[in-house]
Amino acid sequence: MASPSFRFAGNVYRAEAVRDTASVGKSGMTRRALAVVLAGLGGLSLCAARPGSSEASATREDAPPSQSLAHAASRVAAPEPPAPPLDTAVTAPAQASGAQAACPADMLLVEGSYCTEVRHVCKKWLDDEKLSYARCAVYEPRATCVGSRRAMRFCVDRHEYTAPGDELPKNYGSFVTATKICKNLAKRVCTESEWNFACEGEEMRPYPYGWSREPKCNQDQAELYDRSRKKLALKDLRAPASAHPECVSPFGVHDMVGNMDEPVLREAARYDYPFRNALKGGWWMSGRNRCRPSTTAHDDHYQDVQVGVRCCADTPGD
Ligand SMILES: [Ca+2]
Repeated sequence: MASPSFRFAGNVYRAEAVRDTASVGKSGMTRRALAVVLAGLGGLSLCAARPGSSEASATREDAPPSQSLAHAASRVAAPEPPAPPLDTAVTAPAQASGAQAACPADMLLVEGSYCTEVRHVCKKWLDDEKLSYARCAVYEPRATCVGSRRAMRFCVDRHEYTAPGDELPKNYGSFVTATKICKNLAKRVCTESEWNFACEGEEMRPYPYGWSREPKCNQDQAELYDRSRKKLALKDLRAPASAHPECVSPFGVHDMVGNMDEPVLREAARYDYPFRNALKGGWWMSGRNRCRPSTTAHDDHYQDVQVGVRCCADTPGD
């Protein structure tokens, strides 16, 4: 797979590259940085083959290429921390009988037929449609399953994770911290397929709330940066779980797009430490904010102000 192309040089994305570079220095390395180093060593590439739709194959949503790869590459030689164990079969405790009650009170049952690869037709683009992170204003109100279907049944958190006593969802999460938090709650991180299905439903909606981009979620924020500080830094524009009641999926799951970016496990990359994760849904910037796209450029330790946590769990008996 070729590396994504980023010809757009608008203010937002150019500035985002600064954040991306900073994040490499403090919390991990990007797939791009590692690929550069490996290419120099032997022409290798870490750009993992990713099954899925063309949407899912467009890997970068919110993190354009770093413009300081030399700095990033210098960190690659450092020893990697050991791969944290993955919990892949954690069963949620049932509360009562009945379909929805198969999941704890803070989770929702997601059950139905999932399509592995979906095709959407955009009728009106907001950006150059050739860009991998282009936003679509209006889709044809139907989707085509061009992959295979499989039955799914699992529990997913109704909201992004908010720590007890806090008003805002957790930030500075990562795939690694999400794994730990979910495990401590007797849950686990969602797989990308689970996350997709919980977001789009059996209709295979591009947006959790429908077929047209609407201002229902915490997204498309214009003033992203705190310019009062010497070092350019993202503002913390998190919203509480109750702030966008219409930002809801067909299964009733809130804020799947926008607000916090959400780490999930890419099933096909399960053993590809430290690149097992994808970030889903985008956050409060002008990203794609759809169900299928993923950001896969960051390693499992990447954490920043816009990364949160959401957990899944198996239903009892599954
Ligand atoms: Ca979210």
